[in-house]
Amino acid sequence: MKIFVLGGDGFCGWPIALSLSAKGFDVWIVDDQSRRQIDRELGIGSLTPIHPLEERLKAWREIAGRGIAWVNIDIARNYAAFRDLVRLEKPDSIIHLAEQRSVPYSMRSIAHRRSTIEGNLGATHNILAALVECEIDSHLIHLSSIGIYGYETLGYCISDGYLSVPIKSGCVVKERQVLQPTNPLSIYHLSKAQDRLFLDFYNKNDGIRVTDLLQGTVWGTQTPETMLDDRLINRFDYDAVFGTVLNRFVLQAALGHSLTVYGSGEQTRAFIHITDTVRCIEIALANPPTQGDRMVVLNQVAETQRVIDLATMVSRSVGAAETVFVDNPREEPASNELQVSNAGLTALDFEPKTLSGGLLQEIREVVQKYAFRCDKAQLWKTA
Ligand code: USQ
Repeated sequence: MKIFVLGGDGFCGWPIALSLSAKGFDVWIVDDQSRRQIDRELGIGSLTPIHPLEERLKAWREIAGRGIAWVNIDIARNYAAFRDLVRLEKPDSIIHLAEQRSVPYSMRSIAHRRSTIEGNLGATHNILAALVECEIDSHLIHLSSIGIYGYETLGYCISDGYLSVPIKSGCVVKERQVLQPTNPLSIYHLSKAQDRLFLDFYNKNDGIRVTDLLQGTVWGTQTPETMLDDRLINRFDYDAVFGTVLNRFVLQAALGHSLTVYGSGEQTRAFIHITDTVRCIEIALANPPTQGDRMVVLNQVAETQRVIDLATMVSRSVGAAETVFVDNPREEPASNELQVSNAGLTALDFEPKTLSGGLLQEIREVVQKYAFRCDKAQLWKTA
């Protein structure tokens, strides 16, 4: 079975590509290296040393005895090259992670807003158009964000994708299944909310088989395959633009730095460990919709936590780091409650790993090993 991993050089894409290759799939990475370019643009970098993609792939060939192909295409801006690749290789499934994924990056300037929209929406639409033009019945798995629903307290649990809504017309009440309403608070989340309209349209209009996975904030670094060799190590971002909150807190604590809690810390977010990201994508792959099915939407989250509780947890397990409440650089509600159901994935055998499960140890080890590479100025910066 041939699988394209679009964005396969990134934080989620790389471990997914390795895991699928280890399981015997014919994996093709399509990646234009734009994430590495953003590091250069912002003067930031992964705590872990990320080897050039050619070296990563060579290491994997040596270790696994099996290759992963790599094609360098900017999918959003080079439609013809991507379409021709699809036509030639006829992938059975496409995992689409070829999008700019940082909330703060998308809000830095008008230029960053525009590049996020052009890149993310351009890529998603070109993939869908290529499948139609080439008349190829691939299963498209798209990685989205649970943040498309916004962060106001809803007062109900967010189910997987659809809502049954009673609509009153005169004295008659009709039930209608609708996609959950979105309420994006950043250009990044707006792009993911718009992606969903594209996916829904192409599913209904052109019969494209689609799974949209709404993921929470990812923590952790390593997966069984990325641990096999230093050259395969995954990214560990800790700067204020790409570093996610828990990884930042663990590194801050390990280096005796105060934990930078934004605002009140009463923001509640959904979380998932990187190994669960890989597991959920594989579950989606193994459970494709059949032709004619409506778009499948699944919440890819393990648990919800308040930011302040994460800070307390990290202080306890890594060391008694002080917590500082800094002015929140984000446009987000100061406090919210969030309930998210992961019933769709757990029904398909997803067993979520939670923060209480000891996985913080994995991050601590990575942090201790590579702390000497840390650019400490990035720890207290907030944007
Ligand atoms: N935060 C702090 N201190 C920090 C960094 C962050 O208090 O030093 C807070 C933020 O204000 C926010 C929360 O932690 O309330 C999460 O921020 P984050 O930077 O860890 O994650 P976020 O910006 O929400 O985005 C990440 C990924 C994105 C993914 C999203 C899922 O970068 O790609 O879609 O998580 S979700 O959070 O569900 O929208």
